[in-house]
Amino acid sequence: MSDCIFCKIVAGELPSKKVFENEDILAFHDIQPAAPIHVLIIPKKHIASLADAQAEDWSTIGQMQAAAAQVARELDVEESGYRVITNVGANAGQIVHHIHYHLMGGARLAPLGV
Ligand code: IU
Repeated sequence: MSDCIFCKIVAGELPSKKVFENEDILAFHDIQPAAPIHVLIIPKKHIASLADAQAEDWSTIGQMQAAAAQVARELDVEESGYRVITNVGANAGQIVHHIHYHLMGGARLAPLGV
């Protein structure tokens, strides 16, 4: 999508601090980290959110989870624990409408809630 920030990052038109990349997936440090480790894992294909995923997207979304586990291991938060979440829609706080997992760790995280 031409006006999508994350598609521009995938295309190399905007910079990012990459931590993982393969044919389908990219992971990079969040520009406004909410935890000592805060990485975004995205598909290279534009999918707006989990709610917009089609049948053919589930293997890519599975790859995002596998990438999250690998990045957590490589950034050394596997043992201390980490959180992987995706926001869907305005009430959940989704700002960028290109599906992404937030991987957060490196500190004790606040409980989820309103
Ligand atoms: P959200 O789930 O859509 O609210 O998360 C979007 C995240 O993308 C948020 O944590 C931003 O700090 C982050 N981000 C980024 O890393 N680089 C960018 O250019 C933009 C947002 I725009």
